[in-house]
Amino acid sequence: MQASAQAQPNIALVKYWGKQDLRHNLPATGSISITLDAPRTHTRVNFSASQERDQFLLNGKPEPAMLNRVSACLDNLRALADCPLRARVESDNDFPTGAGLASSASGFAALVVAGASALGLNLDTQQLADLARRASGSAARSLLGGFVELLLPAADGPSTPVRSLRAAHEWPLAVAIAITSSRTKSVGSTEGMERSRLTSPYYPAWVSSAEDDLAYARQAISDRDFLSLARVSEFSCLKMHALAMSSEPGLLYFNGATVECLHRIRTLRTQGVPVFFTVDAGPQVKAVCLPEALEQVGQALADVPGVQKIIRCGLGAGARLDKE
Ligand code: 2P0
Repeated sequence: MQASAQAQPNIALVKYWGKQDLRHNLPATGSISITLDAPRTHTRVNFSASQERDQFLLNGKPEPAMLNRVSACLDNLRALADCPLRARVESDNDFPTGAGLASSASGFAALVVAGASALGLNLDTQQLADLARRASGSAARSLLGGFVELLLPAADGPSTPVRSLRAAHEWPLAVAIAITSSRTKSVGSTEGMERSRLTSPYYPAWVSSAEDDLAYARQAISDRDFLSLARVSEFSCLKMHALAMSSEPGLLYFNGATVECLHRIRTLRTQGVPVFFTVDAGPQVKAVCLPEALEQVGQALADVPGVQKIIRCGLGAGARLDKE
């Protein structure tokens, strides 16, 4: 009863920040993301009668802080399979965890795919997305590749439908990720977005304006209109951070190098380079560009003081089982 799977992080262009239902982890808005082709999470799940309790190892070391969330996700899988066995979960990330690089997205996407297979469950994408979303909202999007939308639940449909807007090869954008710190973020996304919901005076406007951003981004992706996608992505990103900053106490995920990178990217765009930025709940900057601009964008960000490393990647596939 074992299986292994791999998944990559996704980066939201129209962001999710806030839940309509904390208990069921239901997002308050839809979101649109791109799934990357790297970096990668590999996860092995082994259910066995000799396992007295669930165990979770991240990069070879026990990770007690994440065990409850992993166990809760396994409980949902066990309930579907009517199986009481405990599991050993080994997950390896080839990138910094918990620093705004969507490690929970790739981690839980890989976990549900491997866990469902290990239990012999034959689940479709929507069922897997539901399980992933309950563990981590953004994880449902890493089940699919390319451009992905996580929609709001319909009264009679799956609780969080996920759909592909375009395959990666149909519009192969590139991404340069500027690592400006490898420290774990001080306030995680779950706590941060709940704080924003409860305290930011801007929260109702954030929720009510989301549908316009989603519609604009869908159209830009359908038209492969880079500048329109740049416009709505930077708007959604800065709005999310304005929301975070306007919470009480305020959440400031940027460091100095983050801000310098944003200016550098906007300067490049005014010079005609097809690139835009987005930033998640951490200080790393994701510069999304056309592939022919990747070298120039990567070099420009590497030259910003405080940038420690550049990760270059393209768009990739959704979570999948490893071939035996
Ligand atoms: C996103 N983020 O749309 C947004 C933008 C971070 C900033 O989804 O509470 O780890 O586990 O559902 O999925 C990160 O939040 O949060 C996230 P939970 P998750 O990508």
